[in-house]
Amino acid sequence: MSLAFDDTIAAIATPVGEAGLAVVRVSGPRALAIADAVFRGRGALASAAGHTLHHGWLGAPARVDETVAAVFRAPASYTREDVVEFSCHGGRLPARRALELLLAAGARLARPGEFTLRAFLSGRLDLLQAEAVAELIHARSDAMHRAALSRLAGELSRELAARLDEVTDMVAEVEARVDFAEDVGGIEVPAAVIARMGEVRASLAAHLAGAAWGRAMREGVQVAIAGAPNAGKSSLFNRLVGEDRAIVASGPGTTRDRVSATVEWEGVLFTLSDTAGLRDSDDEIENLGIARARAALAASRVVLWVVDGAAPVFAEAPAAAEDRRVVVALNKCDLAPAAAETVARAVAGAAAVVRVSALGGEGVDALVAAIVRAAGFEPGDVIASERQAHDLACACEALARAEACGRDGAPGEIVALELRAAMAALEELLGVRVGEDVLDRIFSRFCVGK
Ligand SMILES: Nc1nc2c(ncn2[C@@H]2O[C@H](COP(=O)(O)OP(=O)(O)OP(=O)(O)O)[C@@H](O)[C@H]2O)c(=O)[nH]1
Ligand SMILES: [Mg+2]
Repeated sequence: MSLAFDDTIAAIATPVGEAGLAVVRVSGPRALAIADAVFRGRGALASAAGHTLHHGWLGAPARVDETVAAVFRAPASYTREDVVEFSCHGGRLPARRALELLLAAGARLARPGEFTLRAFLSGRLDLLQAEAVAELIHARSDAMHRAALSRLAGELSRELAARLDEVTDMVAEVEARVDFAEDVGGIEVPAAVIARMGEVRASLAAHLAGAAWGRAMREGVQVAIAGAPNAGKSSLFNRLVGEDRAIVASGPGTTRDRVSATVEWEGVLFTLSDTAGLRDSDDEIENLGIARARAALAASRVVLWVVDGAAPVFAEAPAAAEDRRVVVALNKCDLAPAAAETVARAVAGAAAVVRVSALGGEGVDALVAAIVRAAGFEPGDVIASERQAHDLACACEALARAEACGRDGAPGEIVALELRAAMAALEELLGVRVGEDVLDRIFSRFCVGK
């Protein structure tokens, strides 16, 4: 990807297909001249003020569409360059023809994300905000939407920039001591500076804790529905997704294939998987299903362990682990109450035990609430991309090394080196200093026209 932007780019910014409107964008030093070459209105766009709208026609002599042109003048535009946005009629052809005209008039077809890349390179957005643009476009749940907006507004950026300033100050302080060792009295790093490293590291680490959540939110929190055969797993799955997706039958061993569906609860996506009942079986196909069930269990953040409360089978629930919680559904509560022993067995290690009836629907709301709680989402969490998590982790590790070296009385040069590594990681995170390959990876995820 070339980082020079002396050329003028154009692209269709809206999805292909029939719609009310389609928007074609042009940005760059020749945006107004190129737009004028294809636009016939009451006056030239090149003489129009910024933030003005102009009715006219695209194409001459053959018209391709009636349009409204929005003029944005540098630097008051998305890219900080001159920008013209043509609102065309929706549909496959008007916008495509308009784009062809613009390309013929000298614009270059924009690459994915190139408008936002220009916004980043011109300093209008930092890298976290640029990534938030893509996240906003791809957001599939309320929680992702809110998190992307908060990052676009620059809340995380401001905080991380403040941390970067602190690290930069520490580098200056430590290096000054090294440079003027005699004047300042030794090259050991003062305890106060080492303590500050710990504070900065802790605040960065707090964001890192939200990174696992970010992953879960982007991909949907995996919930495996598992338990003994005939416990009512498929019935409960159907009840939770509100649709008859999985086959229910009175005999054990009904489900073999893993059946998945995604639901949104409290603004978070959950991917539920109904799985084969766990038991020793001689049936080859059932055993393949059981293997899939075990794989689903291992890969899930939450396990919904279904127990037939009326006819308990003493299958051991999977152990809860730090990154995996078990919610027990004591099903068939419309029948005889569960034996105390079943409850006791089911409870060990579980985040919650909820009595439900997949058949009648009793307790299902409480079960959903328990699953959401077990997933452990805290609305205040800042959700990071994999790239952000990586850079944050690098910064934390470098700070931890700097701290350790400082405590061990290592020479100031060594401590400064580690602090500089932390600085570099934070600079990459914010895009203050970032390689072309990183930018390439980030912006190739964008749509053309964004
Ligand atoms: N009374 C009552 N019956 C239920 C309830 N939930 C499920 N059943 C019945 O229990 C039987 C087994 O239900 P399934 O949902 O197929 O159970 P499963 O756990 O998916 O079974 P496998 O796929 O064979 O492991 C069916 O006859 C259901 O109608 C419930 O809450 N109350
Ligand atoms: Mg089933």
